[in-house]
Amino acid sequence: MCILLIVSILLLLNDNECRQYRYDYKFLLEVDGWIKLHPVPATWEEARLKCQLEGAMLSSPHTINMQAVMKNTMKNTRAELSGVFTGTHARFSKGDFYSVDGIPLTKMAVSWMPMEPDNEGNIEECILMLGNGTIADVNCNDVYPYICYRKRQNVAFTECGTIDRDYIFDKRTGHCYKFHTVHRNWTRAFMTCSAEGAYLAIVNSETEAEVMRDLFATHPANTIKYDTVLVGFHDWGERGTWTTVHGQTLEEAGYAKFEKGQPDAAPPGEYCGGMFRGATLNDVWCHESLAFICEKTVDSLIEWDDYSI
Ligand SMILES: *[C@@H]1O[C@H](CO)[C@@H](O)[C@H](O)[C@H]1NC(C)=O
Ligand SMILES: *[C@@H]1O[C@H](CO)[C@@H](O)[C@H](O)[C@H]1NC(C)=O
Ligand SMILES: [Ca+2]
Ligand SMILES: [Ca+2]
Ligand SMILES: [Ca+2]
Repeated sequence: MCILLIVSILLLLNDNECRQYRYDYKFLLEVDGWIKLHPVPATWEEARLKCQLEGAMLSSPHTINMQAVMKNTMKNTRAELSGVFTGTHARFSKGDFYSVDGIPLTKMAVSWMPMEPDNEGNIEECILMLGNGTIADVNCNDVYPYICYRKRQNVAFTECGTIDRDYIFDKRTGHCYKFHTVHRNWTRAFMTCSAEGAYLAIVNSETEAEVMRDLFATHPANTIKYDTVLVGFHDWGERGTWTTVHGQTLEEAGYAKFEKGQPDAAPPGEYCGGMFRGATLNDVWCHESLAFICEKTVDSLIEWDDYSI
């Protein structure tokens, strides 16, 4: 009897573990996966990317259960009035609507709002789902809230507290780092780190500068544009003063070593944080797409809490 009890507690615990993904995602049995509502309206492209960067997918009402969950998730939020972007779009071929995971709209049991679809102005290639579950075609460049979904699969957290194996723990600082070789501009890089539960790297010490040099050394010079990465400081609109993404001056953060001749405010002006291979800092153009480094504390995505038991 006692053994049986222990076994079933272990099973419960184990099941609980399977249901952990990130603290900002909620497990829902009905859709056998995790859901997150993004209440801040974004364009379809931004919404799709953000879900992907979070390890999820922009959700579509594939099934009756998913429709119900999406409706429920919107309930009592502003999204109930505005509707949410679904992952269903016809951006590759006009009128051919597919979810981001390739399911045709014709296989989804959804009904159109009255007078829809109308492809108004011949620019409506994304599908909006309203609070009452009906859908409409809308302009992908309009902004709406959206819902991300990740189907349940075994999640194995690394020592960095994420499923992303590209985050490497460094014992010198006790933090984890990911070197992104896909070049993005500073704001996109910021968003990418954020979606991964991290932040654009902030160098806080000479030791961490050494960690940066070692990270850089794993990527040959000719693969990284200008031999520069984006890091977590910005002028925040105050020309000539630099503040980290955690609100400190570089001196307060613990490292302010610019490359000789930098910052040089190269025309038309450089307002974003960069760093050379030798870990010396540089001011860079905010529009320029470059490699970047995200930094993460080890525990920021997991939270043992309230599901089952
Ligand atoms: C859903 O809401 C839309 C917009 O308010 C409305 O036009 C439509 O008739 C509603 N459909 C149902 C089935 O309630
Ligand atoms: C950064 O890239 C995004 C996506 O391509 C773009 O929308 C945004 O305007 C860019 N920002 C700057 C400052 O160039
Ligand atoms: Ca329409
Ligand atoms: Ca740091
Ligand atoms: Ca510069």
